[in-house]
Amino acid sequence: MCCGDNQPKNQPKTGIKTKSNNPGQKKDIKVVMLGDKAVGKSSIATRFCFDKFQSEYEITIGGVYNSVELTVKGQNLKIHLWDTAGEEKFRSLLSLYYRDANIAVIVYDITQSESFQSVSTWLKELEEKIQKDGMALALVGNKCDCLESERKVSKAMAVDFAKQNGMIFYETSAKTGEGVKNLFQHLIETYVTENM
Ligand SMILES: Nc1nc2c(ncn2[C@@H]2O[C@H](COP(=O)(O)OP(=O)(O)OP(=O)(O)O)[C@@H](O)[C@H]2O)c(=O)[nH]1
Ligand SMILES: [Mg+2]
Repeated sequence: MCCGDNQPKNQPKTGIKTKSNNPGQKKDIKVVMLGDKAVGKSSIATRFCFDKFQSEYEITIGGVYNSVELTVKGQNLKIHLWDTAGEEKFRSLLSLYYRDANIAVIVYDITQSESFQSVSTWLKELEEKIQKDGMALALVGNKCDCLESERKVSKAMAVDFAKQNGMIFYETSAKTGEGVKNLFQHLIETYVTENM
């Protein structure tokens, strides 16, 4: 896996194609990260693209773009990763980022029960605004490095929710890296198997 152009572009790309007649050509997959503010969306994206973590919170405004190139199941892929803002006041812009997405990752913080309660709202938002059939969905409980005494969302409850809603489920820690690579590998493999 290698990281590609780290050029934040503030306009989302649209019309990404996932099929090509040229077998050697890179295929594009658009992934969007959604979830409440401060759950760790940017941190997961930064861990995946750059294998780094920063403990200071820097709020995301609008959306931030990065890309990663990788080969999965013999397919050369370019992953277009859109990290979006969780802050309420940016909500009206979000459909610009997720409307053509092939994969949506909904993140909550295992130490904040409200962020888990919001997952249904995020799913509803996707259902209302786009045709999500064919889109691979993941539910991600982040900050699993935190102490068990700080946990507010049980893994069993989240696994159950993910099953009921046809989502791939992972707990991750952007801080330690736990689960992050496996999450993207699993999601992308699933998408490639079902759609390419
Ligand atoms: N302990 C721990 N802290 C984390 C983890 N991931 C993120 N954080 C911290 O949580 C805070 C918020 O992380 P962000 O990645 O900025 O959250 P976000 O979801 O992108 O927030 P918005 O951009 O406002 O939507 C930061 O202080 C991070 O350092 C994690 O896995 N473990
Ligand atoms: Mg962010």
